[in-house]
Amino acid sequence: MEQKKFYITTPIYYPSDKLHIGHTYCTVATDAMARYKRLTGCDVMFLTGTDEHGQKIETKAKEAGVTPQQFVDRIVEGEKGVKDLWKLMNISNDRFIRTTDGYHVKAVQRIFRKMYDNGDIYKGAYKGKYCTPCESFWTESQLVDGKCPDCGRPVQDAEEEAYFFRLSKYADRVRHLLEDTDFLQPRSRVNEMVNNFIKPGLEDLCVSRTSFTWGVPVDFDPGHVVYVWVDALFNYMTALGYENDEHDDLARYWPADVHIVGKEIVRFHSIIWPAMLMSVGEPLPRHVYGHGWLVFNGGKMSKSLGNVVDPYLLAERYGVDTLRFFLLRTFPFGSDGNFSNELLINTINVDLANCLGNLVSRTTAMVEKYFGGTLPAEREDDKADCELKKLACALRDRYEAEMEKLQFQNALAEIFKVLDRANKYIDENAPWVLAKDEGKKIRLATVMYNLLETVRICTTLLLPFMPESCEKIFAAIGACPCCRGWEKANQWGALRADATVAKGEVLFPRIDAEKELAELAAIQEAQKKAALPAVEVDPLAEETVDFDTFCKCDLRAVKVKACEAVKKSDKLLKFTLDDGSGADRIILSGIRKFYEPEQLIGKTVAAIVNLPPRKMMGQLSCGMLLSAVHKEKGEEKLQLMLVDDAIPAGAKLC
Ligand code: ME8
Repeated sequence: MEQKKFYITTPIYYPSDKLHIGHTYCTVATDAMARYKRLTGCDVMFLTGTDEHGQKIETKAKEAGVTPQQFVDRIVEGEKGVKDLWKLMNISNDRFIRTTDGYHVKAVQRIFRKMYDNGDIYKGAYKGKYCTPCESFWTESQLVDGKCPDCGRPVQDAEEEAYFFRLSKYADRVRHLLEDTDFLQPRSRVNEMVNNFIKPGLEDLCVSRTSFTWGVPVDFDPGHVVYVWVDALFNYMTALGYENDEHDDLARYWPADVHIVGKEIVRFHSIIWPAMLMSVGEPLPRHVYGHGWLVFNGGKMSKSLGNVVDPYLLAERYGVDTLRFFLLRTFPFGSDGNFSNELLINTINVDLANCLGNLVSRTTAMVEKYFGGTLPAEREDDKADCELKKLACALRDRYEAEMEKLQFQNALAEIFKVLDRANKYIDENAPWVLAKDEGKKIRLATVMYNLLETVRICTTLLLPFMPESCEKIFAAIGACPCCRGWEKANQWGALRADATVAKGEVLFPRIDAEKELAELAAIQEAQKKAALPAVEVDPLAEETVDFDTFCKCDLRAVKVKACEAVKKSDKLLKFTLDDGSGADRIILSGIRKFYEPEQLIGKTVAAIVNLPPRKMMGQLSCGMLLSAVHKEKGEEKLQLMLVDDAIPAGAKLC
């Protein structure tokens, strides 16, 4: 029989910053799935990589004073970079693609030309909004409160000559794919896509840019680079050899069985990606699975909020397998999960130390104590133990059903039900009482064997989650390689009757939660401080000002009626303000560098209104707007002091 193929992918990550626990979650989940499929006997191709083009990388490289290539090289290949992290986390990917790899770049050029030649890409002019951090184009109607619907950050106007992909042409076929097949999972994501994107009408997609250069050049139109998502999505095929000679596995593995992606990029994978594949006439992936986010105190992790959780710290402190296990045991894969240190420590103590670790160490310790480490081969006819055996033998099917749905949390819950039952079995059978009675030696050996067998079955099914720890457990219970496989995981009696145990190190030490949580919080606080940009503020004034003098300053809330740049000045903005008096007040302020004039219209700001009028660039300025100023990495930062819009113009500030 031909071996079943299984092709699985993670998203390819943006190397714009170090990866955090959220990225680790996605990759560990994909790795567990890949390992599970290998365990069941599939021929697996597991792909991950990095998505290295786009304006965000170009800007970051400029800020860092290096070329974009140097910038991405450092984050992908450098110390504690992407590849290092996957090595540390024991990720078993078969291939790693970088979108700056020469073969991929050339393939993307060919693909772009193919869609141009077949009429699905055409030249037009793009007018719209662009979110630089997300590298996403949006139409006005897609914005939420005028901001990027994905990340909530401000978007910029964008207008340029550009190529478009005829996404609209594929709207009906994509809708059918989403609504009438199981292409997109979990099912809840289908409504999101259809209601938010398909029903309002799919517009053609802008697929080239001219305002920056860090991308795959359109080879027949210099000056244009291919939109980063077109470049990125095709990685799933170029990594197998599509439109290139670097690899030769396309026929073997394409179409992919599942693309694992985070919920915010489901749109790209379930609408744009199938439409482009339809355009080039290639088979569609079988499934896209949109998992939830790991959030921190309910909010998305982000470097600027200083709440990113560092996987290196957790892996070094608790072990790689523990971290892998925690991520998949604690959070339901299809929904968001709220990360907390408390949950982590609790999972370690309850599941790993008290349940699994305890079961293995108690069992092996008793086999050593009562039998010198090797069980006698005789067994009792043990009908009394039927329940435990039945439970253990039925586990594989229940586990398989959950794994096939990518419900890692449920699959692990099934295993832990059996482990819990085994711990209870020890207490019910009280081996320490049996050991006192020479006539019960065979009963005692039977109880011990049943425990070892239960551990063997559970450990086999835990392999995709904790590969190294499972090897240690197999060694501890004396399970030779021939009794560890998938086909033995629903069979009782695979372990040798005269098994020899080897009680090793404590696998999962119990943690003093209170002490550990305090230490961990202190380390994370220090990391947060270190990650924030170095901020400089002016030293506090030494000279005092007497109260009466201070009170002479008339501080008011004023509303910006109009704001324009002062001609021939690169510094000044001219504000026309409502100060509550009924007459317009004009104030000139040297903040041109920090604001676009139209950004400020309608805002309520703070002003000193009784300074003597002053002429600047031939115009009279009556007062001064208050701002907060500081420096970040030596660069001057300024923000006007905004007052709540509910405060009326002219209100005194004191
Ligand atoms: O989106 N919890 O790259 P990326 C869970 N380059 N998952 C998270 C997460 C969190 N807190 N934060 C990020 C990209 N992720 C593109 C992909 S594929 C052709 C191109 C997940 O580095 C996120 O949801 O911004 C996404 O699936 C993945 O990390 C990569 O994010």
